[in-house]
This record gives sequence, structure tokens and C-alpha cells, in this order.
Amino acid sequence: MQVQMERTLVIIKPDALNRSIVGEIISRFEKKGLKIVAMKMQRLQEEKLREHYGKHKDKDFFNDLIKYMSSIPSVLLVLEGKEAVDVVRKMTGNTVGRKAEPGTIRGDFSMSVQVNIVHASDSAEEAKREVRRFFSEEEIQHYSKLDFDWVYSSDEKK
Ligand code: IDP
Ligand code: MG
Repeated sequence: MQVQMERTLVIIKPDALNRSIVGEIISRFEKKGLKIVAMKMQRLQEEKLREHYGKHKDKDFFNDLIKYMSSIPSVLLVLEGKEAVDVVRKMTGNTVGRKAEPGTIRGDFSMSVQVNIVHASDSAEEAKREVRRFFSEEEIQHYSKLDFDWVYSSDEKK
């Protein structure tokens, strides 16, 4: 079965920056074989976060979430790979840090429901919208990655 290359958005949240694990998180994605096609550090604006987390706008934690996410900068990445959305969600783990499996990013680094280290898109459709929300077309890099030949088999590269 031919599986398409996919892109997904990752936000390494303010708590990860303050806990000095940004490099560790990026390193996990790199080692897995995902290709970084965009990356930047940015203090996220409240307005954009309100849109990004729109589905939670009526929840009682909404304002706290926006405040935390806009408190200091985040690191934003676009990652590319076969089934990248699903792969990155699995690596991220359960939303609730306390319940996330050891070995996942949240399972290894978070004790919180809200302060949970990373955001990862939860579907291919949503990922397209999220990448567009935070990155312009010019910020997405096009290049061939040298280890590509060893990350996928020959039929998967077609
Ligand atoms: P996800 O990040 O695992 O996709 P979502 O349900 O999409 O989880 O929620 C988005 C973010 O909102 C979570 O990562 C977390 O920071 C925050 N959040 C979700 N549920 C709660 C809650 O019950 N209390 C506080 N914050 C929450
Ligand atoms: Mg979500």
C-alpha cells in the first residue's frame, strides 16, 4: 500500500522551554526519522491561540490555557514523513501527563493536564489548517534529506 508523505504541526510549549528540554524533544523527532521542514521560536499571540484552541472556548480552563501558552515563547515545527500526524501523536502521548505512557514525551516529562510540553495536530485535515495558521508558504523548506534512503524502504519512497 502506498502511503503519502504528510505534514504535521508541533508546538513545543512554554513549559518545555522553561524546563530546558526543547533540544531533547526535537532530538526525539529527528531520531525517529521525521524531517524538519520548518522551525521557529515565537511568543504566540493570544488572538491566534484563541483560534487555535477554539474548540475549547467554552471550557472553564480556556483563559488559563491562553495565558500559559502566551506567557513566554514557544518553538514551532513542521514535521514531514509517512503518516506523520499519527506517528507524532503517538510519540506525544495522552493529553493528561499523569496518564501518558512512559516513553512518550508527555509520559516522560509531564505531570499535568494543561502544562503538557507539546502540541501535535490530531488529524491530517487539522494539520493542514494548523500549519497554515502558524507558517507562511515561504517558511516551509524544500530539500532532500540524506538519510531518507535509510529511513524508508525502496517501495515506500515511491
Ligand atoms: P491534545 O493537546 O492532547 O490534542 P486537546 O483536548 O486538544 O488535547 O486540548 C488542547 C490543550 O488544552 C491540551 O494539550 C491542554 O494543554 C489543554 N487542556 C485540555 N483539557 C484540559 C483540561 O481539562 N484542563 C486544563 N487544560 C486542558
Ligand atoms: Mg488537540
